[in-house]
Amino acid sequence: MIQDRIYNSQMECMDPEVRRKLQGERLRATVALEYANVPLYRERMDKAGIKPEDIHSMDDLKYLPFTEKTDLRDEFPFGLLAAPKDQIVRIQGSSGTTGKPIVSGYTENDVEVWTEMVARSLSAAGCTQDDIVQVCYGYGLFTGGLGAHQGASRLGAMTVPMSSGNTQRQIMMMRDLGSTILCCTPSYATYLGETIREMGLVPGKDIKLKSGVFGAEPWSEEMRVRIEELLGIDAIDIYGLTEIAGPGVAFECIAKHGMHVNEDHVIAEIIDPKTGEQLPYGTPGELVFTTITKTGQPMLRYRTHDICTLYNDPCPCGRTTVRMGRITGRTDDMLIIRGVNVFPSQIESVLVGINGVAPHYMLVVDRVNSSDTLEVKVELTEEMFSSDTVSHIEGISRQISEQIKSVVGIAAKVSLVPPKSIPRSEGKAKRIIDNRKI
Ligand code: DLL
Repeated sequence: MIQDRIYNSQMECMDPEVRRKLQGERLRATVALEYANVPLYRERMDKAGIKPEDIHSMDDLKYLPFTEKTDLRDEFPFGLLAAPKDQIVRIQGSSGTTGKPIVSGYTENDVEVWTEMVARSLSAAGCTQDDIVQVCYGYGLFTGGLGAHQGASRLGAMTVPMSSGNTQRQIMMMRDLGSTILCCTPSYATYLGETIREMGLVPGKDIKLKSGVFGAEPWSEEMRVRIEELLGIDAIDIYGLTEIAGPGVAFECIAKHGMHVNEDHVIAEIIDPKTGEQLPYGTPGELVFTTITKTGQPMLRYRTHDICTLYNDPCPCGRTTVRMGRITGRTDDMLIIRGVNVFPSQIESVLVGINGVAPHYMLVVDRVNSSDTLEVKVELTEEMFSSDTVSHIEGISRQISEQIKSVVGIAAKVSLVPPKSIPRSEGKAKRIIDNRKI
């Protein structure tokens, strides 16, 4: 079994009452910073009749306005910065609801806060300077690669920046270097495990992994058991999102009993997604985060649209932070396909710009060989369907594929279907069939 090492016991094991006071102080400072520097927050607070002086403690959090992903889109790229642009040292991003990514600007302080959060997460998965950490999250705007990299480097581990893809090469490096900790999405971990087995390699002998830190997409206890068996490791969950920091916002310890929220840096709330009211610990609802130490693009009450439950009962590891259970769903229609956030509206925006197809489509998501697949079924117009120019139709298909790849960032199989063959709905159109069992 791996050894859980608490990286920052002063913060992670703090008396919850003392921490709540600290959170209140940090919240006050963040609200003042937002009000002074971000017009959107100032307008919203003025409209709600709240001044920064009205926020005294954590009890006042509920009076603050929410932030939505659409706010990041509308204020793209720099409208939500609370710091001067010359203080921003990093931009990270993820997909928004349209073709444009949503981005977040990080000051040096914010990179430091994030690094600390990931270091805590990897430390809980047993990482020390003796480890070799293979990072197969994508490096780039996506926070997975650089996030895991910074945390592993902070712990002094030998960090291997493989980025995603090229499975044979991943396995070769894993074997030759003797990687001990794997960082990737849980679906890719399964695929790596299956491929390792198919190649006849034996975990424990040819493969030296002891733990894996997996996140960026929903997974289940069944999947954990499968990954642990395939790779002979402890599989640890890690959660995060670009808007708040990246991976490390919350992480599991070896008790595998919910993810500890890094509460000295972020405040987690669960709200009723319909009324916006705060819900007590133990009740499922929508997860909302407020950052309290960021200075570049801090967020007040950011609605993640992730559904989960928060728990505050004691954890055997000694950390005193609240824990979040697995993400059980979303309140919006965002899909996570191979770790990439995909909104049906992005696909729609591609389809409306293409001649010869009607705006009737269906997204079919499946999992084949532990990897997600996306098929986009779209109806041809009557004119296109009756003109038997096969090459023209193939051209349309290719054009759609290419644009989906460039807008959404993933490959999709495009199937052009006859007019009126996609079922019409009388109410809200059903555009997604998700056959994955996670
Ligand atoms: O996925 C950051 C990340 C990278 C987390 C690597 C963990 C590991 P985004 O691309 O902004 O950031 O996507 C954030 O992914 O709102 C959840 O819906 C989902 N998600 C992230 N981690 C988990 C997890 C990164 N452990 C969105 N379980 C979030 C379930 C997760 N869903």
